[in-house]
Amino acid sequence: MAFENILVEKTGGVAVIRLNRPKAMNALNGQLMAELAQALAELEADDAVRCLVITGNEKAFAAGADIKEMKDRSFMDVYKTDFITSTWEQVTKIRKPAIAAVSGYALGGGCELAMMCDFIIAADNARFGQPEITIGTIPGSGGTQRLTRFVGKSKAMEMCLTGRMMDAAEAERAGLVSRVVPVADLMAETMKAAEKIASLSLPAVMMAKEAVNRAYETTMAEGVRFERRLFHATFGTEDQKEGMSAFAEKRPPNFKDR
Ligand code: DAK
Repeated sequence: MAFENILVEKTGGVAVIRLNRPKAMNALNGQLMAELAQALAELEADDAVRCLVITGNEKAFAAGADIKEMKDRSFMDVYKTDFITSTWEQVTKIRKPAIAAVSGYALGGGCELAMMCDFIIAADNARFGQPEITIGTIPGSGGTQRLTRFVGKSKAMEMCLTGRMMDAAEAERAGLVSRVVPVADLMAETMKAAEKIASLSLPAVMMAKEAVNRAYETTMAEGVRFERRLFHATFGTEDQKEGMSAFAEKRPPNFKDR
């Protein structure tokens, strides 16, 4: 599939997906989301890729679902076709790590897409929001659920009920983003994190991701039991033997993803 709305670039073990509808503030239309889902599936299957980055441009990560595309759809249109659900959920299904590098607006579906990634690194000009209420609807891709888990009820309610945007500093204070960097350094800092992850044992990275994600799906006791099983499982890998031997022998590890 030739992509028209995204750019995909692979550097070492890192694949960068850039949302690329700059004239429309990277509004997420059906074609873009289908391309994103296709790219994610291909990169997930590509053994050379060990970490993904999703980003936009300096002005916008994405200003939400494409309002002009969806404005005239009826209930029956969106219900019967399960409007964009299948493609949106692809981001949450990938097992490799995915970082959102957010500069500028991350609104509506854009904020939801960033939250579906494993963590968010924000530029100091980033602005997050769920403004759907201001156009007569509500978040449709997990915004009311994920935002509430990240920032708590009060801030999530205020943002979903008024459409107020959060700037990068507030997003960091509230725990929505892992850290804030100067806009000029966003990609370099994100690539550093992605390259670090790509240098590690992929099965261990995938297990860590699975275990953290389980925290959102279950009780503490079940989550800790799940973590313990995966922790024990790492002792069945060659990479755990290599990582710990390398530490004891004061040399860098040579992970083989086995
Ligand atoms: N859709 C379509 N076009 C958009 C857009 C959007 N979300 N956001 C911006 N654009 C377009 C503008 O219409 C304008 O196009 P032209 O007039 O040049 O043709 C161009 O991008 C530049 O935008 P502005 O001229 O407005 O630029 P400003 O700097 O003045 O303002 C802004 C930037 C981001 C503050 C503003 O554009 C804005 O408020 N945009 C709308 C933000 C918004 O309301 N977003 C939420 C959309 S609703 C679902 C999953 C997800 C969703 C729904 C269902 N399922 C899985 C079922 C999500 C829904 C949403 O995201």
